[in-house]
Amino acid sequence: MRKKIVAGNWKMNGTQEEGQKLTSEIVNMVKDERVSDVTVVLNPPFVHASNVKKLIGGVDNIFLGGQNCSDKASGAYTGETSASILASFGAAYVIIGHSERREYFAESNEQLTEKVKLALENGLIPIFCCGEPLEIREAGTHEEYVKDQLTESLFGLSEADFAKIVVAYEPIWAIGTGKTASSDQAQDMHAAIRAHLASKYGQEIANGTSILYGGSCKPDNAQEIFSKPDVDGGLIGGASLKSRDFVDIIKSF
Ligand code: 3PY
Repeated sequence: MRKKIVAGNWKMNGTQEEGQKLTSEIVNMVKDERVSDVTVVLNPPFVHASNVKKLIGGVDNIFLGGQNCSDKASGAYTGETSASILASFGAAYVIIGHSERREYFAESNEQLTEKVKLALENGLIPIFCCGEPLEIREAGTHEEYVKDQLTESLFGLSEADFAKIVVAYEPIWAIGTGKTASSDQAQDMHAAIRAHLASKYGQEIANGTSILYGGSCKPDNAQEIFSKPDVDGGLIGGASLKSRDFVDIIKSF
């Protein structure tokens, strides 16, 4: 059985107080409402790591994640955070290749390969993002585009390493735009991704890979999207900053 995962990507939001309040509220709701069958990952800005880790302390199904890690192991890279530093703060997951990183920080597929390798070497589970811009969707070549992203960054991994990866499909035209892919569009792409993974790693590994949907996922559309057979959860942006909305999404399976 594949893991159901809902990961909150806080992006560059939240003061220390806001981050603590948000985390405490999520932890309390998950405990009080007995949500135990979904893996929840909180991906705050790096400086919140210790606070978040402490607050999620006793809850088995809530984990700390990073929003990014460096493609270098350590050294003179001002402003960067390595996979090993993240792991030392108790992170279990790290988002790699979010479209905002690819676009604003010009991250290439080759750099993402290095990040994935370093994450795995340090015991972190990469949540690897892929997704097409609007012009590619309109040209009808979105499946090829996303398959190429996966092939170029991930297909050098061994079977054992690939089996640890979580994939997040985030159509760029649905990020921060209020537009969401329809549940059928999400399902079609997730099925295409799974078939592509199977072509390289075999059906068993592909069937075991959690593929999350991201892009304006909210409480009022999560249930329909999560009901699709190849959608195993969500990578949530704006709605992860509101505890009630985020927990309602977690409860949408
Ligand atoms: C969004 O839903 O806006 C995201 O980018 C999640 O990562």
